[in-house]
Amino acid sequence: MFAKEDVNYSLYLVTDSTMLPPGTTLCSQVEAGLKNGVTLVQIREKDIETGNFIEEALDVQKICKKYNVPLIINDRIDVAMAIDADGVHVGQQDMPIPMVRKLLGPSKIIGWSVGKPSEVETLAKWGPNMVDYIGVGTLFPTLTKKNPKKSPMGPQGAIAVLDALEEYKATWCRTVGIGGLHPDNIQRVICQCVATNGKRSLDGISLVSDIMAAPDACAATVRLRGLLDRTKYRFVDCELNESFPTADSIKSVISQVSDNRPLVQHVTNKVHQNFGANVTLALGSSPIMSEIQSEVSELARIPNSSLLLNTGSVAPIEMLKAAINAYNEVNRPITFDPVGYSATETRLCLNDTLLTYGQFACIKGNCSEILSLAKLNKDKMRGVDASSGKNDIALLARATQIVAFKYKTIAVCTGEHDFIADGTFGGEYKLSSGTSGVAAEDLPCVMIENGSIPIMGDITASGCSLGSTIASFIGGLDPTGNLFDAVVGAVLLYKTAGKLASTRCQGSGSFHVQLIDALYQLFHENKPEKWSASLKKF
Ligand code: 3NM
Ligand code: MG
Repeated sequence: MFAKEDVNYSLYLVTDSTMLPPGTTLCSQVEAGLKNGVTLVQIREKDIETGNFIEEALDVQKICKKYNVPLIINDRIDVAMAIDADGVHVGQQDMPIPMVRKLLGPSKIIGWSVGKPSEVETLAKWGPNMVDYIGVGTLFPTLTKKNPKKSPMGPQGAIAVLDALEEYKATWCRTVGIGGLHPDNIQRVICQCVATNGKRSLDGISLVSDIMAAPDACAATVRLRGLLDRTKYRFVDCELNESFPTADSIKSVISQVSDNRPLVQHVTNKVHQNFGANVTLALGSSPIMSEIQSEVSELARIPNSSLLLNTGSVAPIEMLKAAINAYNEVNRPITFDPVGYSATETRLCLNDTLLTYGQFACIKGNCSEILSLAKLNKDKMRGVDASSGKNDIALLARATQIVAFKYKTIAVCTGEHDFIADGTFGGEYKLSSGTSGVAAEDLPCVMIENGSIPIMGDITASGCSLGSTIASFIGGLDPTGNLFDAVVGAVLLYKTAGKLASTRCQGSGSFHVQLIDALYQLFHENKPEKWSASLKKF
């Protein structure tokens, strides 16, 4: 018998006897898992006679006892009772939780599949004696669930569930993420899925195919266990430690970019392509405007490669997904510019989908894009006095910090003032304890002031080309260079160049040309101590 509070949810294996590779059995796969770090087992059989289910459950129970790991039965409360299993797991359409609890008694573990905050409200109302843990999903597309009733929620959906657990004070309820979890996304999921108050993260991950369908289930489990225990997610080949940028640190970023000549792959809108390529060249970097799916892996592997993904007009979704995967796989940085995020339902859906595919080094948007990404929508904004610039500044800084926190990225919000917040936490992640109480509003955040440059709005692609500048700076970093310094340096340079160009131009046509000249000049001079744009710790 297990004390419920001692159950380790970190690596939760759910069985499926329909996907066993040749030469393995259900029991051999489960034992391979248990031997190598599985901490909880659920038998899930959707299509089996009761007698066979009991027989199988008894076999698995023997192995679980040997490794001192609890056994949970999916859906079949009768089977769980018959074999005296340690608990059951039920879905939203299965037997109501209060009835399950009545049948099983207080000491058994009860798990519930949860996909949205309203379900959390329900379990919170029931109190601590009903649901012990929830399976939060479906996180990513999966072929394992034969009749999926839910569409994938992505890490942001899981964050909404964790936020609801905090909001309704369901402190007793443990959580595991489920659905399409594999080695390529597990660190990102644990790292990103933290309640916005920083007080809790997922207690574990639950999966089926990555172990059950593995030809070598031992090796598969060892790999998973390693990712769970590593606690450091190095998703870019540079330093993520917090630092406050200085003229010297930015000077150093520029020399690195200048020495390393990063290759900046642009997947961007048509209006931006030519100007973005020229901006990139002005910064001593090489642009490539490729949207060819079959070459993304090769491009990502070129030293100092960097990807700018701008969704103003879009390449085929499979190409975008392949590009994100390719750069993430080799720890090369991706800058994401969600153009017109939430302006239409289509753009909202497209950008949200892309955001679920990978880990971004930087997410850059204008005020309305960042406010929408932070879910500080218009209803919430109505309470803010628009005429008071001070209040706006506080709101924008807050939105930037929320985006940085939720996506564990460096978030940039552009406008008359620019805000940059670092939510990378040095790439560190932990199960259960979130970010140890460090919340979104505690993140390092800087504001860049340079007065407004209205003529910026009179040329095309000026915002998009800040994306090119950021992508170039972070791509050009040495492995010892600092990501936050690079992003802040890029914004400072761009704003200074904009101001300088606006004083030299005669209209929007020559502004275009002057902006490239100014970027070229400031980059090659490399004297950040003289730049007009200034930095304030927020
Ligand atoms: N429940 P795999 S997703 C059993 O969303 C199950 O509640 C889900 O399988 C839910 O790890 C899922 O192979 C299948 O993707 C997970
Ligand atoms: Mg069920």
